[in-house]
Amino acid sequence: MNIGILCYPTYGGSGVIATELGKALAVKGHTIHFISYNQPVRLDTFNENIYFHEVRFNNYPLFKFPPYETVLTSKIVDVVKNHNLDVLHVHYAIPHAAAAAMAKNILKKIGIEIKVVTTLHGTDITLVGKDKSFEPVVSHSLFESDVVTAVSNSLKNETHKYFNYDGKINVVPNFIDFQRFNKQPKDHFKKMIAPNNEKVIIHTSNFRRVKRVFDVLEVFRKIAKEIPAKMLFIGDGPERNMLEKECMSCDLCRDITFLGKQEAVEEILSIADLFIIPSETESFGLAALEAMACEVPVISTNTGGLKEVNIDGVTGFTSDVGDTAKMAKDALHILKEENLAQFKSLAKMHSLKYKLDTILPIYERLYQ
Ligand code: GMT
Repeated sequence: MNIGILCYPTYGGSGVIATELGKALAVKGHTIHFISYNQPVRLDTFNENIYFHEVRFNNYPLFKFPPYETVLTSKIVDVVKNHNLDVLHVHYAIPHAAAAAMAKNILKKIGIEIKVVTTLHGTDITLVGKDKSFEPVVSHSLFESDVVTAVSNSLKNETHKYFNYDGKINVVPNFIDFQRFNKQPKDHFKKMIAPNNEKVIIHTSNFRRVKRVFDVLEVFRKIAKEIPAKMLFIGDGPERNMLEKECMSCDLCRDITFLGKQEAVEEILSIADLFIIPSETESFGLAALEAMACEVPVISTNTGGLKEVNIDGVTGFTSDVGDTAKMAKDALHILKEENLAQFKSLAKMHSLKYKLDTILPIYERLYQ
């Protein structure tokens, strides 16, 4: 099939899922046309079945806000027309689903039919999308889509609750490429980070408010009071500076390292004993799944799709948002020598439910 994929190009989970999906579909012989304002970061390999179409526009002094949706729509029309696309797979509703709906109508008027699959990822519904100023457009775009998918049951329910959309939503969970996400022997690196065999705890995120990174620090403080431990923060975003300052002024400064944005997250996860993700809301929590694939148990909140990914008492523990006391108590339980190996192996086992090879055919069937 000729498939167009609209996505954000950045490190965010939706861009990663969209790009990995496109790459895997290309390997299976489909022709993939990525449409985005930059080359997606994970689009790092050459494949003769993959094309990238950059959305560009010339700014004009009158435009206080660049009309991205308009140029995006024109680009979609152009790509569908010139490359005979069969289906457009749109990741993240705002503004991609709206642009796809408009393009579909334009194309219909010139006798070209294009089917639209919209995948909801999370904040397009739970944070940004809930904003009243987006609601009518998001609801309309969902009705205009031929297929709507959501990455968890929780996100499906939230969509029905907050949007004026009563159509079908297929739950298609996110997936992992296990060729990449696997525990790797990284003894040298482990020795560097934890020279005295301290427990290694990791948090990766985009450091936005919703991630509650200060709760991570609070949990780590409580853990480090009881056992020798090291904390690694991976990623970057709005709250990183403030958190770094707070870490510098606390007595644990030497035990906390900020690694910034990292490409080979799986290598760092391979030396970890525990992953903390205390988000306010999380439609899925791809970062937690990536950790589990590398045999790292998870301490998470029980919001959104997190409890579908992190099974309470099995792959880790879940807590109410902000309950750092329980999170620390659970973390210490996992980190006990007599418990750790079992949590690690159960985390890995559960993550295997989310194999790329299992999820890919589901999307292919939906395209058909
Ligand atoms: O909001 C973000 O954190 C970014 C967003 C994205 O577009 O990548 O993440 C959402 O989609 C991911 C991929 O499906 C999910 O794993 C994340 O849980 C979800 N983020 C939130 O719901 C906060």
